[in-house]
Amino acid sequence: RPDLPVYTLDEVMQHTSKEKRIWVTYGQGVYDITEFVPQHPGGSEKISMAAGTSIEPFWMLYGVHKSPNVLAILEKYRIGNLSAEEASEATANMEDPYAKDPRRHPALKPSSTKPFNAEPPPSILADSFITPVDLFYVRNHLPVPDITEKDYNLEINFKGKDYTFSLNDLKKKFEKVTITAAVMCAGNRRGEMTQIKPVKGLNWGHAVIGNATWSGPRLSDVLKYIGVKEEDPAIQHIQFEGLDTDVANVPYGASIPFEKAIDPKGDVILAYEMNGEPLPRDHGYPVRAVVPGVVGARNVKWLGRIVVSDVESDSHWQQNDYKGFNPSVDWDTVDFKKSPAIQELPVISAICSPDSGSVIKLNPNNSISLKGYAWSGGGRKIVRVDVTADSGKTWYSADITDQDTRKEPRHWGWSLWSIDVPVPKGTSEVELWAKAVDSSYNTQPETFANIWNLRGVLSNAYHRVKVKVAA
Ligand code: MTE
Ligand code: MO
Repeated sequence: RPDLPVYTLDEVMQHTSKEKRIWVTYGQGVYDITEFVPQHPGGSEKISMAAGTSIEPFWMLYGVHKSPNVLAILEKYRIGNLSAEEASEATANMEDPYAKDPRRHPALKPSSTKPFNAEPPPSILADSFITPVDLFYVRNHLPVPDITEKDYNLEINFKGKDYTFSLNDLKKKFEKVTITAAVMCAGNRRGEMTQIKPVKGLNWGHAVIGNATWSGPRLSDVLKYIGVKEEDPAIQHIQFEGLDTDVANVPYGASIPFEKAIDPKGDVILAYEMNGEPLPRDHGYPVRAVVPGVVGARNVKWLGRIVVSDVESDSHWQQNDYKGFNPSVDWDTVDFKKSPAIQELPVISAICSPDSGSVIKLNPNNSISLKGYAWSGGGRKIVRVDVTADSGKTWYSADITDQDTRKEPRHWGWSLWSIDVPVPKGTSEVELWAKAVDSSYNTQPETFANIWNLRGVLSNAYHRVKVKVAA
């Protein structure tokens, strides 16, 4: 179709919504399928997953499309061409390592699709103490590995020997323990820190956290079963390796201090269930490490191997990422060896509703209804959430509406809170602030300026939401 204009893959990528039109590519063709989406026999959600990209990987997954019939329908929506070069780049997707990634709930908002990284809308997040599995944020560094239960084994290396456990072994040989724990990415709320100065990392909002129940054996029970002794001075770290690997076959990896791993009260779980169901693929099927109170990055999914060691994991993500730095350290001066790997996270909170920029009708008593979450690492419980609508002249304490019953320092779950905050009369625009206080009386810093760091991690300053008041 040489009569049609030539588009680039970058231009195609911009067209991912009804408003911006939904474009896809197939071979050298560019198609505007906006009108077709609602008629798609497989549902509009599924076809929308191809928005802005090649539909080939999807057609490979759903073989039914490979018919002259379907091609003829598609051809009706043709609006242009890719250059020959870009078309072959797009068809390089045919061997797309992400082609076998699971389907995701359309409410998840991706910050990247390959690898898949996405967070739910914040207002949904604060509606449920236990985050539904399909709406739990996803943070993948690599394609989701395709694992079958019968081929799955967990290998544990201890003093030069390998021990192997099937999923059934993990279920049958050990007590099944269930804990409620929030998992949060070190980059949660990074987008706000970016407003101070750009950082390197996914542009996350404030929903990169979720709260779930996790079930499986205690890591400490499994380690003791193979003869690991709590007092062994040669053991310092427990390393985890995922079954997800990069092009060089290097797995995702991380480690945690031995102290946390071997202490039954550390509650580290080799989870095979999330919210009472088998782990979903995106969250680590069939087994993941859940290290409560510790940064998401150490909660290794698709757990394939554990190494009982005297040293930390040599993984990129343990050594050269997920560390904090002084705000003046930049990419020319950074020395990753100088900072410890993040483990326990600091206290954080966020206002999940209302959204920034919304127009609010005041309650009859001149207040605005707010809700959100608060959480702290290390098993510290949230003891207070403070909210102000007048830049700190008057602070109100929110009601903690949902909280786990576990006591600190084993309080792993998040807290949900809500409050009706009085708003000064006659205001047309209000900035709402929230900060939480944990059971060690740690609280959040006021601004991002002095906690800025080049990776945009530990982004826990007061959460501020600006809204307009309806006349
Ligand atoms: N484990 C493996 N094997 N591969 C990964 O990419 N990402 C980590 C961690 N475990 C990751 C992993 C990071 S950075 C986070 S924040 C959490 O998983 C995210 O867990 P979730 O996707 O279940 O929410
Ligand atoms: Mo993360």
